[in-house]
Amino acid sequence: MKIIQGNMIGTGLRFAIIASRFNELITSKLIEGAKDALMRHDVRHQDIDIYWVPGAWEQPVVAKEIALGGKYDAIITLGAVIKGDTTHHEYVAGEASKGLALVGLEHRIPVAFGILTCDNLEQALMRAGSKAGNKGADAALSALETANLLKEVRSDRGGNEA
Ligand code: INI
Repeated sequence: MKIIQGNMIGTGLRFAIIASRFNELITSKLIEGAKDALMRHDVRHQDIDIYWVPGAWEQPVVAKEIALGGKYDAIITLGAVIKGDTTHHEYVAGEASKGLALVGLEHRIPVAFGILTCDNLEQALMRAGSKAGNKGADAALSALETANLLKEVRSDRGGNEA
């Protein structure tokens, strides 16, 4: 029996963080969590780039362009969609998650989903470095593990061809 998994060693890996300005109070805390998690796993500061977008809705198109560039081992998307008085947030969160999943599949790159979807600001704050941890750090570690796992899967089948 062979077990294939991604290690948590970040040496030499490059990451793109896409961060939403909408709910920036939350996003900035998620960024700190993500950067800290990556650097604790030996990712170099200069190997992390941050792309700011207006909101979650804009994340997929920017992720796609970044993926096309081929410069990074993984993309980490960070932000918060918080329920409002209308159903607007449902469209924003739904399309962002669908679009980002598609980018990962089409471009064969890990796209970690670190966009919180919450009922209120308190829930978001809990997940941005307080009681419920830091989902930015969680997303970053998922990206790191999956990037290394994809390397293993590709080398196991003898190359990177389609
Ligand atoms: N964008 C977010 O990132 N979070 C939200 O909670 C949000 N809500 O609720 O409206 C939001 N809307 C803006 C959206 O992402 C776009 O930037 C905007 O619609 C312009 O395209």
